[in-house]
Amino acid sequence: MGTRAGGSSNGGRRRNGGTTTAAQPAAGAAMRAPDRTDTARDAQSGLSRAQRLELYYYMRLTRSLEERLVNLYRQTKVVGGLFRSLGQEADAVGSAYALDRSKGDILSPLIRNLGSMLVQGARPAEILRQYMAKGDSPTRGRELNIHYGDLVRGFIGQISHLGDMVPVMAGVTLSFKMRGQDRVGLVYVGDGATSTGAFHEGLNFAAVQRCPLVVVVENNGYAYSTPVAKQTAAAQFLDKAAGYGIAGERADGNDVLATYQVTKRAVDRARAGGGVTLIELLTYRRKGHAEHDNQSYVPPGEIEHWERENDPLDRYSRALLASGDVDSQELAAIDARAQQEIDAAAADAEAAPMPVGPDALVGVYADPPAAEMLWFRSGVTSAVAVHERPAGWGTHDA
Ligand SMILES: Cc1ncc(C[n+]2csc(CCOP(=O)(O)OP(=O)(O)O)c2C)c(N)n1
Ligand SMILES: [Mg+2]
Repeated sequence: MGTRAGGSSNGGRRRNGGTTTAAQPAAGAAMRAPDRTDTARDAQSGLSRAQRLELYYYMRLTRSLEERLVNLYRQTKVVGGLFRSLGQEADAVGSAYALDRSKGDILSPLIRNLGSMLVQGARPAEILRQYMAKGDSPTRGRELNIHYGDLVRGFIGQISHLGDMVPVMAGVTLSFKMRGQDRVGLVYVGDGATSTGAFHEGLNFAAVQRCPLVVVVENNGYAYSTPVAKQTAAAQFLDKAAGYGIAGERADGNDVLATYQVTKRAVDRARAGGGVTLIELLTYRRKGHAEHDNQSYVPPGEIEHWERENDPLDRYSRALLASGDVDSQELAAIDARAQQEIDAAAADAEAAPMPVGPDALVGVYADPPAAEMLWFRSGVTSAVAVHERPAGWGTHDA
């Protein structure tokens, strides 16, 4: 599993291993001007020009997709909660980009890691259909945001319980080790999730077993309304690494090249048998926990400060332009391409059908079900009246 060469949904690009190939027009790679060289590596990042543009594309795609989701949410077409990663796009995209899907690396995203799912090959249309609970969405309308996975593309379905994906990914990466596979796993946790027992147990187990696991702690300042100062007495989350006897690094989470580099080092260490690395990425949650949260607990001016001084997309576009081998027209073309993709995906998602009743059972019971499907409401006038339960189940009165 995991090999995506040629014909995959995002074009069979290959990362980390020399040239970037694009058998199909893919993602940002297709944006580059043909007369320029991609093979020269940027001395600091170790990435080719095409790869650096691809990082920009994924960040822009994440932001544009979330903006469209907000739009649809306000039209009540997004039927559940909406969780933004505004201001955190570099953290998710740069870290995920350090994995090597051709080797079957796998990650476990959270609600702020939409960008990492896009890097792994999730497409805007499926994300939009998922949020709109459409019948042909990955969960057929049974889940209302991005709690779904695809082991072939290398992302595991997240569960809401904070910290619980750490033991899950400890197990996944232990299985890589036991099977002698050359694969690495990455799990994201928020600052709030580090306070759970599951985080501790999973990290300790993975550390003792020297699992090929990278644990990214996204320090975005808040866990719902709880600021980091009330989350931990440690001076920094990085300090926790020492207690588990594992490697630890800390990086600027709003600098996409820094997040890529720090994660790449951890991925290389894990693949070489060096065990777990804890990475603390410093970032900031510019939106509330979800769209309904008015952030009244945030000190005045704080959000505006981060928006003005430390927006990851602004910073990265400035850095690309300053590098001298990218021009503003190229970035504008990537912006336009991302927007067109979102427009097409939104049209597709809006036209998609809502689920039908039996969709609730797909993948839950035998398919097709051996027995006739019985619906609680059909023909029932009272919740406790005689209804269509099989006789063997008894009655409510029994
Ligand atoms: C064990 C557990 N406790 C509480 C919650 C409710 N909850 C969901 S997200 C969240 C805040 C998470 O904060 P953090 O881990 O910092 O991630 P962020 O939202 O900042 O990305 C809380 C309290 C939960 N899902 N699981
Ligand atoms: Mg947080």
